[in-house]
Amino acid sequence: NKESSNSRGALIVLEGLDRCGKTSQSGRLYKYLDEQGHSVESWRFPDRNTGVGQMISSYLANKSQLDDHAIHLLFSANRWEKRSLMEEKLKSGTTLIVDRYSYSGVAFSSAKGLDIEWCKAPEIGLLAPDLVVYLDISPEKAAERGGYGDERYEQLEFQKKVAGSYLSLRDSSWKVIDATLSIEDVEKKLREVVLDRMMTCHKGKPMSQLWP
Ligand code: FDM
Repeated sequence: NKESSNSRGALIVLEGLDRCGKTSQSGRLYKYLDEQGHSVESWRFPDRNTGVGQMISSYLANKSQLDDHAIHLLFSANRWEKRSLMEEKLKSGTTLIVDRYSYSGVAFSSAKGLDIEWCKAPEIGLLAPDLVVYLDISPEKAAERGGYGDERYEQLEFQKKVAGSYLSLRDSSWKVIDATLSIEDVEKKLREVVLDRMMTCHKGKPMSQLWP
């Protein structure tokens, strides 16, 4: 796992419904890669630490109301404000494990009925992930896990629509992992696909932009 000084990091994105285990898996993956001596960071969207992120957070907590299009553009702006840092990190050899990205943006907003092409447009030009991993669980199973919080989208009927949107966004490049397997089995499968893709990035896979 010695990364040569001119090799770039990989942009790894984890997607899935609420309660699919994304956040714990991205934490475990981060810890593993870090312990193996890789240069790696754990990111998430929305990034609630920025000014835009605070507006998003307040919306999700039902503390403010926004037009569906307006909140969609804020989620997108929240990615744009991190784009240059993201590119810098990747070029300097750091792998980024990102919990949600543009696919969440499109899946959640189109689940509300917004036109999918309209939803994709503001994402054009953001960095394309080197790997998208979808942690697959049915909305019903996810709901059974309990722990839906009080945030705006954490409801079974809405999650069913989001699942449908994700399905129409998925393509053959996505790695789909059965999120109902044990935590350890999901972790093992995730490590495999991620290490493999990190290798192709180190070897010079070019960076690209959405939507490829
Ligand atoms: N979400 C997340 C969106 O609607 N659009 C986006 O672009 C992103 C990144 O925000 F319900 C939704 C998905 C989720 C909520 O995400 C907050 P976390 O992962 O629970 O913080």
